[in-house]
Amino acid sequence: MVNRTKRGSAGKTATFTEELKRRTAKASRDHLDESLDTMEETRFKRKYVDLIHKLSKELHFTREELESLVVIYYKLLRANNTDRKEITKNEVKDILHDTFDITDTKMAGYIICKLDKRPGPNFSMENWLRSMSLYLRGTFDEQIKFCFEVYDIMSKGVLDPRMLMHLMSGSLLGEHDDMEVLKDLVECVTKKMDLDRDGVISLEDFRQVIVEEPLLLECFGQCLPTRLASKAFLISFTPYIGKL
Ligand SMILES: [Ca+2]
Repeated sequence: MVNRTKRGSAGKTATFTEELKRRTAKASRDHLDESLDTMEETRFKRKYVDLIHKLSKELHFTREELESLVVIYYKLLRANNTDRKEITKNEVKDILHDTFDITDTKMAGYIICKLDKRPGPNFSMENWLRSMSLYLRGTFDEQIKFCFEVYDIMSKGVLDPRMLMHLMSGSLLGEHDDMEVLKDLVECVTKKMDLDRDGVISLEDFRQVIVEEPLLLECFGQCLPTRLASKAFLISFTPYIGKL
């Protein structure tokens, strides 16, 4: 386990953790008294006691793991600005890229909009914890629902061929998409996934197809971290290595 953290995605997580340490060390130097950080960290955790209690019953984390994720959020918050109350969507987008191997910036934008649906640039603590639960320990059904939600860019409740054209352009065929090829591809996918033949792909259509063929889960673009990346991030804070 330890050796794995030196390679690939795990290495990126190590880099991320080191960067966090570097930034928090700088923040504590700025405060002169390093113990102040620990006190602030404890105060910060206390602030979220009720939220942690509520989410420990709902999400796939123990209270201890949620506390660790609260501290990671705190360190991100402190890394850039001591006064602000929330981290930003752009910072989470960087984490998607650097830590979770989601390198398609177009998809990362759609993902962020669904992980924190509030307008504005901020990303809340609650959404951070919910996102990590989905990304690190999400069930297959949660993953199916999330991918569908991300692909449903306009929140219409269904995926139509026009939307699929938009999703698949650029990511599958490169920058110079051949529109005819793309159109054929979308027709082919719609034919396969539109089980009740109403011209659009509903969540139920999507779910039935994915249960049959799990490899199609992210067929319209990557929405979830690679398995290796999510395990590597989990290892960085959970005491329950055996439950990975
Ligand atoms: Ca349908």
